[in-house]
Amino acid sequence: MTYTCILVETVGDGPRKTGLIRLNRPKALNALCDPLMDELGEALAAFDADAGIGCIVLTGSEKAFCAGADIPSIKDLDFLSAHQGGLVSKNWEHVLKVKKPVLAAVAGYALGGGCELAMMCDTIYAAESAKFGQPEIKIGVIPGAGGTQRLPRWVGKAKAMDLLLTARMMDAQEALQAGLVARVFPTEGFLDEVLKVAELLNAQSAPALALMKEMVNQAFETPLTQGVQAERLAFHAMFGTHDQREGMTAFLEKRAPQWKHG
Ligand code: CO8
Repeated sequence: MTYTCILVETVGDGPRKTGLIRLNRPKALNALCDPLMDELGEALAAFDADAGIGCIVLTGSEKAFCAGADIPSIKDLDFLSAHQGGLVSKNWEHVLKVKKPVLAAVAGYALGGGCELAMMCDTIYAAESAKFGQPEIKIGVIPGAGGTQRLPRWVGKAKAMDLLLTARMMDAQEALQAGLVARVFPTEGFLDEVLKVAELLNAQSAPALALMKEMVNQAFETPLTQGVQAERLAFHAMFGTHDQREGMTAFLEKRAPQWKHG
């Protein structure tokens, strides 16, 4: 498929590579419009289905990961056209359906829907230049893709309220302290650092990676006892894989495991 709003490539030297997706609407600071979200969904699904891909990195440009929803394309909607037209609901769930790890690599602005998109990924790495915020209040609305729900889960209620109600931006170091991002890297060479992290993931067993991310994400959806039970079942399921046997045997034989990813 030819893409107009994103750039897609595979990166890496190992047997399994990284699927790299760059949001690419530079004139609108990568604002999210329907064509972009449709293309993103296609690209994510294609990488997810490709056995040669270990994980996916989603990034933007140096200036902006993404400045949020494309304001011109939603400005004139009314309630019915927003609701019946499936604004957000029709093409925002793709990233949540991906079984492989999806890493958000954020440099520059991650605002509104951009911050929400990053929070839909499995974890976020930030450049020193990153700025996170939910500025919807300044344009007379509230977040519509999880900002009021995921942000408190990531950073706690007090900071989420502060960010949402004031529309202020949070820099990378504050985001790190708040737990929104996993690590901060220097802006120079930032993407290479994230791609190094991705290489580490690519070298792991695919079923273990997939179940790991599913279980962690489930922790935010279920009560503790239920989550621990689900984890135990998933752990037991791992003993039905070749890679469990190979991983444990390789450890005891003091050699690198040869995964079959099954
Ligand atoms: N949509 C469309 N175009 C945008 C957007 C946007 N969100 N943000 C910036 N642009 C455009 C500007 O209009 C400008 O275009 P032009 O050069 O043609 O005038 C260009 O990008 C560069 O922007 P600025 O000149 O403003 O650049 P600055 O460096 O001065 O400022 C900012 C950068 C701070 C990022 C500023 O552009 C800004 O505040 N942008 C708006 C941020 C915002 O309010 N985001 C929230 C939008 S609402 C939302 O995301 C709700 C999500 C709900 C779910 C999604 C449903 C689809």
